[in-house]
Amino acid sequence: GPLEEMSLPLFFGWFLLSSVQDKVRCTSMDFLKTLDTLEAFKKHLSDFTGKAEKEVDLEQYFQAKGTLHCTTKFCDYGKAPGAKEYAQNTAVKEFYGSAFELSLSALFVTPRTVGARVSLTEEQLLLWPADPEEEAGSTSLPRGSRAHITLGCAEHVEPVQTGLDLLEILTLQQEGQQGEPIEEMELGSLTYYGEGRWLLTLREPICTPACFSSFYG
Ligand code: 2AM
Repeated sequence: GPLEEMSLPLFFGWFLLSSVQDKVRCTSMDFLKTLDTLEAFKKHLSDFTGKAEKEVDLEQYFQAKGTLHCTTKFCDYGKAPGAKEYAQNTAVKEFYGSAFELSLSALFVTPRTVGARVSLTEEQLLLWPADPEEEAGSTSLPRGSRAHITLGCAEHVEPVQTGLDLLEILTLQQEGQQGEPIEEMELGSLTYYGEGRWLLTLREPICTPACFSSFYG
């Protein structure tokens, strides 16, 4: 019945502590601000605007919503496949409410989303769902490749898109596409993968404390 369905959350995930949320948001804003001014970015501006030579303010282009988190399992209150099994998983029950340290290894921007790639440890992978659909049909990327934090979405874009955008970039890399190296920035190296896909591989990963929990909404 409906009550049973409500007993499962909208999603499980790691929730960043509020003090580091601001730091991560600032880092992402700084990156967008810098990206905006690069000649290489301006050259490919039509990826974002659909027209050549129109201005775009990336900080306005993306809207940020809610607490920063890295979704492990989208349960949709029990309606998503595998939701119940995930909630009953030993590791999920054992680590519920525990603190973790997440490592953010890259930032990425597409015309749809901006996000941070999260590189999971072996222990953190215990909390990653087993269902094959989570890698969204992509070939043979390692488990947990989709792990990310949504930092912002363009208008009318749902956050679920961020993970798909990340998988798209990782699939290109895996297929041997090196992308176009653009430049060394203060934060790391910037690469362009075509069709408005930008990846900033961080020189120093950002380590951030996060609590494994769930969101009911
Ligand atoms: P996100 O993890 O990319 O940010 C609530 O909607 C949260 O669950 C969001 O954080 C969202 O995306 C994630 N989410 C929504 N639908 C999803 C799906 N089908 N698969 C995985 N995550 C999803």
